[in-house]
Amino acid sequence: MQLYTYPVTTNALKVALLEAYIKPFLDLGIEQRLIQLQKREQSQADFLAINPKRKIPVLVNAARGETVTESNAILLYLLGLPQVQAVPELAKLSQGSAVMSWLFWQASDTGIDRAGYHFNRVLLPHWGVHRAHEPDEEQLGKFSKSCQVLEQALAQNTYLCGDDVSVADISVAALFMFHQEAGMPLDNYPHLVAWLTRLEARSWWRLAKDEAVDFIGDLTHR
Ligand SMILES: N[C@@H](CCC(=O)N[C@@H](CS)C(=O)NCC(=O)O)C(=O)O
Repeated sequence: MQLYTYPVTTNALKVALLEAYIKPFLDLGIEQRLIQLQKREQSQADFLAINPKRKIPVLVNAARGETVTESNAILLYLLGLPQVQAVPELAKLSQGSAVMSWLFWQASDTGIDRAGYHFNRVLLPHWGVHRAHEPDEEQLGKFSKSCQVLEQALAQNTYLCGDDVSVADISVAALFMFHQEAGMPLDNYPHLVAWLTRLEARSWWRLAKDEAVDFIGDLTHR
């Protein structure tokens, strides 16, 4: 399988986190194909032939003649593979009705990403673009509403869907992976921060983050 990606964007980080989670159990043989967003490679004809939506991530499983776009669909596709379903520790990541609800919430909720912390304070500086960034009042209001939804859920549960990590945590928490570096204002959300701290302690989270940080480091030299 080939994963077309740019490893430090929030949607790409979701897939990187799941790959890191799966890695100790299975080698899925995913080859990374870098799409250089800062060079607009997502708009070139060869990539458009794979994804006319001009977006990464995209997963191509040539053996099955399948191309999957949309990050949350890629997460579910990987978890649905027979070899993944055969491992109980992996199969349980997508079990339960609440998982779907959170994945759809994540895909339709724009509050966290659109506030622009990750894009402006993590990604752009590594493209050599340094600009002061403060979300406007509307963006900040939406960011707060999204965080409140998570805070309320995480006051009741250790993870979004209960006592165990699920793919919903992977999808939603990817947006916060660089919350400290980006200075996201999370002081009013102690349960949300405690959840992130729990995730940050997991080996698969650290692996995915280290890879993203390495990539950012590399990028500064290009
Ligand atoms: N709904 C899509 C969004 C994908 C998306 O916005 N990808 C961004 C990077 S995170 C991208 O490729 N941007 C390039 C562009 O818009 O030109 C998903 O969940 O995968």
